[in-house]
Amino acid sequence: MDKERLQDELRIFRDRNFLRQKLRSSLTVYVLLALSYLLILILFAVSLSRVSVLSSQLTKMHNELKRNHSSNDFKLFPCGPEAREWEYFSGKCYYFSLRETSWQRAKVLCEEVHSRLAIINSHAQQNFIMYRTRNQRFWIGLSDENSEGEWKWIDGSDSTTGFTYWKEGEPNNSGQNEDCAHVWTYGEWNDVRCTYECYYICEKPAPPL
Ligand code: MFU
Ligand code: CA
Repeated sequence: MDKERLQDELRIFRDRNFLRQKLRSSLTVYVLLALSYLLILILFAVSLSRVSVLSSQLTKMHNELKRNHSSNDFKLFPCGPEAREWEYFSGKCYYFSLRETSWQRAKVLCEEVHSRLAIINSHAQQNFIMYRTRNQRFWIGLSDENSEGEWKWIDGSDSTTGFTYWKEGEPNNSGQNEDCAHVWTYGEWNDVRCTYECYYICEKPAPPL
């Protein structure tokens, strides 16, 4: 009789203990879950605030741009009132460098500002450039470095069929070493060694109005 009671009690005790342990382990799981939910919530809130800051900045920039486009400044400076070093002529923007460098380096420098060395294919454009260069030497996007005597514009187009403005007696490939062209006195073209250092002209399409 006594032994049976003792066994009963022992069983109850074991059961209780088991239950307590189970409860404790599930509690840990719940706490962990709650913590991760909290973490996710915090991350979400943080990213939401970041996004809202970004979007407000974007609208501000957009408004500023709209204002620029509608203002008179943009009519006066079609290449952008904030980029006055780019000069507008006939649908294009031109940059006349303030530094002298080789033809190759000039080519890279134009590309770095999303433009290319100037291609001249009309008398009007030649006039604009020669007025602007005032007898100083400026690289243009013309060379025969790939095949001697075959002068090509930087966009791959042939220069012999279209407009040309070579100085009398040029290109003369002096010293068999003149593969790049610049504008010289009176804006006339001359071939010179590509490592020669002079100013350069970059061109790019004007932004839409
Ligand atoms: C040489 C050449 C030039 C130019 C001039 C008329 O300089 O290097 O490219 O052809 O003659 C003295
Ligand atoms: Ca020459």
